[in-house]
Amino acid sequence: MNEPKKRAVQRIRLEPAQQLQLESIQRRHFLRGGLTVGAMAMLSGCNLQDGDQVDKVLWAMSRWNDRVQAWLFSGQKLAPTFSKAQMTTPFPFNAFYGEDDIPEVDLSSYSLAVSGLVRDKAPWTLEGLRKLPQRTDITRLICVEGWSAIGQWGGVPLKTFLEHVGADITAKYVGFKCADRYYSSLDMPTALHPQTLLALDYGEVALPPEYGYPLRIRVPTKLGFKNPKHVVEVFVGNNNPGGYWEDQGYNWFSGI
Ligand SMILES: Nc1nc2c(c(=O)[nH]1)N[C@H]1C(S)=C(S)[C@@H](COP(=O)(O)O)O[C@H]1N2
Ligand SMILES: [Mo]
Repeated sequence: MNEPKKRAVQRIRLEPAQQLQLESIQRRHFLRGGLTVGAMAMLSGCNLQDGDQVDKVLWAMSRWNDRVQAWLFSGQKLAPTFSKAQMTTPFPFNAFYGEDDIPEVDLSSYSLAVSGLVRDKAPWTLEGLRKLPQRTDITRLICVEGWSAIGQWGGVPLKTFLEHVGADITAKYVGFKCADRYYSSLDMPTALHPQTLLALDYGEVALPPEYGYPLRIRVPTKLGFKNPKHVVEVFVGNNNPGGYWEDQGYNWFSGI
């Protein structure tokens, strides 16, 4: 009798979005060997039949990976810096919309709001920010879409700013809201990294609209999408605020 052998691992059909997410999780170096759906079922103790459950497991794994990476990241390792001659000109523009839709921020009414676990929640003007100590670095911005470019950003180290507003630096996250629908967030060690800037300048001049006028976060230890432009609010807290791309399946940590 040819009894069909009972297969140890059942084939599971994933939704296309789940398949993509699984592939992106596998691509991360902690799972470089690849992880079969069967192995995942064993690790997670669920049969992965039900879409909601699959999503939960994938997200839990992604969050776990973030925690391991955050633990490995010293918080002080410097990103490489470059010379003026190595700068990319013109510097590329990128956003989830085209150049025609760059938000127009009115400087006369602009202020940077501060909220969450901070002592002083008064909003900041650009002049106020310019009076704080400044720093300039020529670094590489790397976009997940497959390009990178070297540019010069100047502004206030985010650490200096957080100290000035009396932020609780034992909190886990710093989040950012933008004048477009964009948002993002950083772990506290990255927020306190010496090269993480509230950037006011690109090259020798005030940030032009396409690069995030009047203020962007420049984080050379993170991928491009964790460098929000047109920032209107900074907040400190213990709940992960996610981000525009992060919440669509891009790895939240995305850094070195
Ligand atoms: N407000 C806002 N910030 C944003 C984005 C966006 O769409 N809106 N795109 C991000 C992405 S994906 C990249 S690669 C960089 C691009 O920065 P650049 O235009 O200065 O090259 O901005 C990031 N910050
Ligand atoms: Mo990007």
